[in-house]
Amino acid sequence: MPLPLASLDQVPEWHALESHFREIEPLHLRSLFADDPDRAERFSLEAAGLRLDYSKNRLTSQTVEHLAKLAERTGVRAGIGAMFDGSRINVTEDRSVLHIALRRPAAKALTVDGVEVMADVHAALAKMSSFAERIRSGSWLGFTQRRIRNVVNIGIGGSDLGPLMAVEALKPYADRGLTVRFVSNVDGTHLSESIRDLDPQETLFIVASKSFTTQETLTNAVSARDWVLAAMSDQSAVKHHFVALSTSAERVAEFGIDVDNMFEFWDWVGGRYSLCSAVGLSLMIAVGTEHFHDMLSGFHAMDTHFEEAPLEQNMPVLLGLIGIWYNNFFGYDTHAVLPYDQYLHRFPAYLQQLDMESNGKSVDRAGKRVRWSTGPVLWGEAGTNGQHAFYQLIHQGSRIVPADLIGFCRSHNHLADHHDKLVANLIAQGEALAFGKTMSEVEAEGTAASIVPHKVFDGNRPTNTLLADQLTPKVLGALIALYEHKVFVQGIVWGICSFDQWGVQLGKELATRVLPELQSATALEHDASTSALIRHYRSRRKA
Ligand code: G6Q
Repeated sequence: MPLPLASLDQVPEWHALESHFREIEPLHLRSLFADDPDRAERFSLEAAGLRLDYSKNRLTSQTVEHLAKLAERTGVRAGIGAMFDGSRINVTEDRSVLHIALRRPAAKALTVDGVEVMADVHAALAKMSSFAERIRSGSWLGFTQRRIRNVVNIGIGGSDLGPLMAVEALKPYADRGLTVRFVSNVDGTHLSESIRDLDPQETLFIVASKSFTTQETLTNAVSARDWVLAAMSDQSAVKHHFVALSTSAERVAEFGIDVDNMFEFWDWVGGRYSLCSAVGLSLMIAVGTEHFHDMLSGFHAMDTHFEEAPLEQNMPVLLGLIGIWYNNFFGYDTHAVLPYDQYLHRFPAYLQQLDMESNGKSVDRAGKRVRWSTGPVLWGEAGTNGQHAFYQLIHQGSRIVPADLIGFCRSHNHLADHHDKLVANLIAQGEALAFGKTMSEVEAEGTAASIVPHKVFDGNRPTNTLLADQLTPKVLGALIALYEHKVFVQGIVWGICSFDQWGVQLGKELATRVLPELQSATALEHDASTSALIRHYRSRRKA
């Protein structure tokens, strides 16, 4: 079933929001809170172990109603149904989008194009699990009969950012006797620095590539294979030290990896949505099968909430719509994600791909140029570090940056009162951004008149606060699914295809053309700037 496609800025719900915006825009969060003592409660909800407080946003109940009507009109409800029933909603690649199947219990059947997929999903998970446990127990041996102590995932983009982020996030659950690293950049520095202190005889490489054609990944994999063979001088070492995650058995075999050691996934799993598939193998090795399955159950809990909750009480839908409210009506075009947890230090980078690769589009699903702004620039950093860096701009800059503050009530590391201090900062930031500090408050502190304007905080700067009890595998799963579905909702409303990434192709094609031109003195037919850069590199490279 094709997704409905509305001409967003023509529908009455859009016009209703435009006039509603004119009423809300002048209001300050100070008055919204003063006039409504139940505001915090009214605009908070819980799902899948997460508590969202969205009361510090520039909205009223009417805003939520208007936004929900826009969601209804633009087909969000139908879109959710279409994703969950396996419709080919990735229209430009003619594929289903079924990452929700990867974390679905085996008993909940799901048929796509007449094929029951849950049996395949769980068979693949079982194969991953048996392999992961062999590595963890030491029963999988390297070519020289040594135990594997290091696991290096070679992949990029969707085959890197998810497991890398999650291995960092779930460190407290990891086997600390195993070193797990990630190599993505084609810059030889990345591989060299990642393996320089490792013993090849104790190292397993996971070559993660859905297509098994990605330049960066194959270049790194070939160099890693050379490193292994230089130490073991026997081709058959490869099958002891390399496994693959891919959809292409043929290319995996061509590389020399035993296809028995290939972990399969399917074309209905998009790269940036693939953490729960075989792409999560490095994570499963790090934290073990049970914790991996706990994470899947957290994903599934949020999936179920997303599928079943009414739009106005649906956490991913609300986050998506609030984002649209700021992006399309207030004109705030960046969004910060600020996790107050050191273990989530790669979460903003992960979300950057999820959000910007999905919704950084300017034509709709039918190929028509959109007249409205789409995906925001997403960025962020773990708290409290950001506070001593860019928060100045968030508090007093001329542009407004809506932000998500993410925190946990319990730490994994009980160190004096560190955690209370961390959470105090999270809570205080939301308060400061919303309510600011008025001129009279600054004056009342006895501040010199010339300094007063510098110390005024306008406030009225919106945040969502997400709290959970602790960063467990289950909570991590729910958190990731929350953002996946938020991005989906926004894509549906904007009418774009969130599941392709054609925008990364052109640069790749041109790099393929430029590469031989750097390596030999062929004639150049580029623009003057590009040709000059190539010539400069050629001359300096030789030097
Ligand atoms: C993600 C993108 C992209 C992809 C990488 C790696 O959604 O498709 O980031 O994951 O380009 O692709 P391979 O896994 O095919 O090497």
